[in-house]
Amino acid sequence: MKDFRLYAITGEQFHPGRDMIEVMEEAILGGADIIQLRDKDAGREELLRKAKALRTLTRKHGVTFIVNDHVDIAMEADADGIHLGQGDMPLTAARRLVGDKIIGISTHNIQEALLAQQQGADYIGVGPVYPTATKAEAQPVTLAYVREAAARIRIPCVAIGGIKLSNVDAVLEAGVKRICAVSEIVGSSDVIGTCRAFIQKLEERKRRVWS
Ligand code: TZP
Ligand code: MG
Repeated sequence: MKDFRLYAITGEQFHPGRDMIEVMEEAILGGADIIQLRDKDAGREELLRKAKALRTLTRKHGVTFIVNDHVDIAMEADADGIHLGQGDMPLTAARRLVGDKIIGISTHNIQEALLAQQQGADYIGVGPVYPTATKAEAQPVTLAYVREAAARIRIPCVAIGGIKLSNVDAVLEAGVKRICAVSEIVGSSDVIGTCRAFIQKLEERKRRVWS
């Protein structure tokens, strides 16, 4: 898959009254290079409409587009890939349906991460790092698992969950090169500026450590 560093996920509850496509375009303009449609409330028709609109937007800007949960919507909207949690369709079954499209898997411990890698996931999510209202029921994995995943997993690892401009330095310090945020990005009064600030922190870390 095309590499990425700032992963932005939709979260329409965080920008009431604003158009989702406009918000996600601002995220892209600020430097988000992968966009995921995540919507736990919309019915199939509405979801497909949103997926098609995001497909058009992401094509226009040349960024990767992923659909959360729904393999059929990802296929019908011609998304670049699908993101699945531990309770969703098994990776091996999804692979048969999506062919060489991207498959991302949420992981909460190193066993899940090693299995996803072995079964051919294209990237893993590592989180939630911190407690987050966006996924309130999930138990935080802490920076210890971020460190372990960054050290042991060879496919791209993206840290997610409660990541803010105020704590992202500690997450990057734990070794990941890619981060994901929902509320901090789409709930911001300056979406472009927030993404630019994340990118700046990713760049700083890269300059200091990776190159
Ligand atoms: N998966 C793990 S944490 C999370 C998801 C979808 C929500 C992250 O949202 P936020 O607002 O960036 O904490
Ligand atoms: Mg899911």
